[in-house]
Amino acid sequence: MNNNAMPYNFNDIIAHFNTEGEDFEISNFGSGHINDTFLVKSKTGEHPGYLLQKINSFVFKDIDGLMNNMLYVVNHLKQKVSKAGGNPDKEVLTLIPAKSGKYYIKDDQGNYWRMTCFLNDTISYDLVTTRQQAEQGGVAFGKFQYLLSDLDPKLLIDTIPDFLNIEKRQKDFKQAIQDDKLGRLASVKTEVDFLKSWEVPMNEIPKLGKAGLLPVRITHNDTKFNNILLDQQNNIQCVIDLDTVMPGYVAFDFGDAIRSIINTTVEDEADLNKVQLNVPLFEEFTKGYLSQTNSFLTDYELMSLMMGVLLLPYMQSIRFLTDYLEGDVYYKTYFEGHNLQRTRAQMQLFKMLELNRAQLDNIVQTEWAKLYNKFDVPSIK
Ligand code: ADP
Ligand code: GN1
Ligand code: MG
Repeated sequence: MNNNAMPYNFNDIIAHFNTEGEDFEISNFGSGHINDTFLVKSKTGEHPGYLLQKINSFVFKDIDGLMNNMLYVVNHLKQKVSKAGGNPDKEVLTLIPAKSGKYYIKDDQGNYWRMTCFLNDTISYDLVTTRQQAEQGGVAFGKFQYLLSDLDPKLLIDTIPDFLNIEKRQKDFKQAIQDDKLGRLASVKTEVDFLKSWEVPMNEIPKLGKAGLLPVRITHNDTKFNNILLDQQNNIQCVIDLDTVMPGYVAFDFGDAIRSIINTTVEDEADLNKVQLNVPLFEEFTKGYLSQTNSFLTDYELMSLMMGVLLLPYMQSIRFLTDYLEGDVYYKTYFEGHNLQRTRAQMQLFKMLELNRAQLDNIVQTEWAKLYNKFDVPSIK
C-alpha cells in the first residue's frame, strides 16, 4: 500500500471493514468541503474499489445517528429502484459493513471512517456547462425526493440541527459579528451591511413553514451539482453525499442545486464580473426537476421554489462570512481569505438572481403549466 504521505494508518482502518481484496493503493479524491475522501483501489484491479471517508466529526456531532439515517435512506432507495427495474448497485450508494456489524468505525485516534463502493466510470462536475447535465441534475434531485416521499421523515434525525434554518444562521452571524474573534469585521463592513439588509425578506420560507403551508419532507439539503454522479453519457447515475439527508423543505434542494448550476463560474470565483447567470441551464434543471416531482408538489411548494433560489445563495453567503469571522473553522479553505472570496462570489450570485427573479419565476410557472396545462399558479411576492 502506497500511503507514505498520508497521515493515517490505512491498513488498520480498512482491515476493520468487510472488503474484497487486500492489497490497496490509496489516493485523495473529490473536492468536497467537509469530509476527507480517499479512493481505495485494489492494486490488481479485479475490483472497482472503494471510497473511504473520514467523517467530519466537528460538523457531524452524532455519527451513529448520521449513519443510521444513511442506512435507512440507502435501503429505502435500493428497494424502490429494484422494484422499478433499475440497478440498485449503480444507482444508489452501497455502504460496506464493518466487521463490528456497524457501518462505520472509530480509529484509535478518535477519527470516524466509513466505506462505500466506488462507482466506476462516473463523473461529478463542479461546474455545469451543458443543458443535458442541468436537466439530468433536475431529474436526479427530483427523483431523489420522489423516491423518499413515502419514507417517514420522523425516522431520520437532524444530522446538523438547524442546518438550513435561516433564522438560526442569521443569529449565529450576528454572534460572530459581535465576537469578531480575529478582528476581521472592519474589513467586511460592506458585506455585513448588505447581508443584514436582506434579513427580513429572506424569512419567507420559515414563515410559510410555521403557518403549516409547506410540508416537511425528506430532502437532500446539499444539492450542489458535484453531489451527483453522471455516467459517461452524462446521464444521471447516482445521488451522493447523503450526510445531510433529513427533514426539510423541497425548496432547499431546488435552490441549492440552482445555486451551483446557474452560475457560469466556480463557487469561489475571484473575478465578480465572471459571476453570470446561465438561464437556459435554469430552464433545463426546472424541467427535469418538475418531471419527477409534479405528482406530489403542492401549489405552495411550487411557489416556494423561487424563494429557495434566492434563499440558498443568501444563506451560503452568511455561512461563508460567519466562518470567515470565526476564523475558518468549518469549511476547508485553501488560502487566506478563501471564505471571504466565497462570500463575495455568492453575494454577487444572489444579486444577479434577485435582478432576474421575474424572468426565472416565469420559467418555473411556464414549465409547470406545460405539465398541467394550467395557468393558475399562485404568483410569488
Ligand atoms: P463531501 O461531504 O466532502 O463533499 P462527498 O461524499 O460529496 O464528500 O464525496 C466527495 C467527492 O467524492 C464527490 O464529489 C465525488 O466526486 C466523489 N464520490 C463520492 N462518493 C463516490 C462514489 N461512491 N463513487 C465515486 N465517486 C464518489
Ligand atoms: C458543503 O460537503 P460539500 O462540499 O458537498 C456544505 C454545504 C454547502 C457547500 C458549499 C455539511 O458541501 O452545506 O452548501 O459545502 N456541507 C455541509 O459548497 O455543511
Ligand atoms: Mg459533497
